[in-house]
Amino acid sequence: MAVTKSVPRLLENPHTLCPGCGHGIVFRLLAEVLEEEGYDQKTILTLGVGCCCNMNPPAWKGDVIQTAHGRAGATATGVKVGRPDLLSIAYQGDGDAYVIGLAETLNAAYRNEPITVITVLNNNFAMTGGQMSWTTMPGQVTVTSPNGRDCDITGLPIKVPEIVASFENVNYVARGTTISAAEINKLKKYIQTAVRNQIEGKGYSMVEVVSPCPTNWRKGVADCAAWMNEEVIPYYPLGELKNNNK
Ligand SMILES: Cc1ncc(C[n+]2csc(CCOP(=O)(O)OP(=O)(O)O)c2C)c(N)n1
Ligand code: SF4
Ligand SMILES: [Mg+2]
Repeated sequence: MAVTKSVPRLLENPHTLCPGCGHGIVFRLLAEVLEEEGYDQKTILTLGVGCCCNMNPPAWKGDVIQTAHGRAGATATGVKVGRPDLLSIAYQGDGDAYVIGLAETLNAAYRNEPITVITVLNNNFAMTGGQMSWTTMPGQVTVTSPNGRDCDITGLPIKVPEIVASFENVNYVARGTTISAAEINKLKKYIQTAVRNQIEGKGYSMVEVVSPCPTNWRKGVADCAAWMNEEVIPYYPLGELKNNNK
């Protein structure tokens, strides 16, 4: 028997993300969690600059602040100070949160701001056409690394959740992926935990999502999943990196 699930209220309008993009799954999970927790109309979503901007209203039928590039950690902090009764959730790409906005991301975590941060790691600056970012894999071809990323020159891909997890006060850090139904179910639990932590006033939470970008990787969906399994996920291991609730 087919099981159908109605579309969450926050996602009733069409969006403009590419087919096969991981962002769509992450937004779906976030919308489901917020509705299930009774907070879908009591949340301010702070969007970084990147392909997540495809979900600016009307695509996301909730309150959104579009930040300047990289500043979502600071903006989400301000939202929570001004409206502690609402959920403040930052949603950012890897380039936004880990490159241009690294200082804001680390400082918000270091201060243990009571916010929830979701970062989507797709190994490139996708919105601007697929440039190399600090999470681009060794040897990965992008428009700015046409011979493959040379880590002797550029350094190795950064692991921001591991840095954030090292801050004593931070409550929760997890890394999931959209690669399969089983992993999507786990990812939903991570997002749910991160959202509940904020509802319960437990401090800073971060969920990173290893996510495909078929358009800029120039791969079909199946090839994206295969490459993620072979290269990206072994470097960026999945699971809860830190859970102070346990
Ligand atoms: C100050 C500033 N610098 C550069 C840009 C150009 N820019 C827009 S989106 C983007 C990259 C976004 O990449 P990421 O955060 O990884 O998100 P994705 O699109 O990959 O999901 C860049 C460099 C900008 N908008 N503002
Ligand atoms: S360019 Fe990549 S990250 Fe952006 S919407 Fe398309 S598939 Fe998603
Ligand atoms: Mg990116």
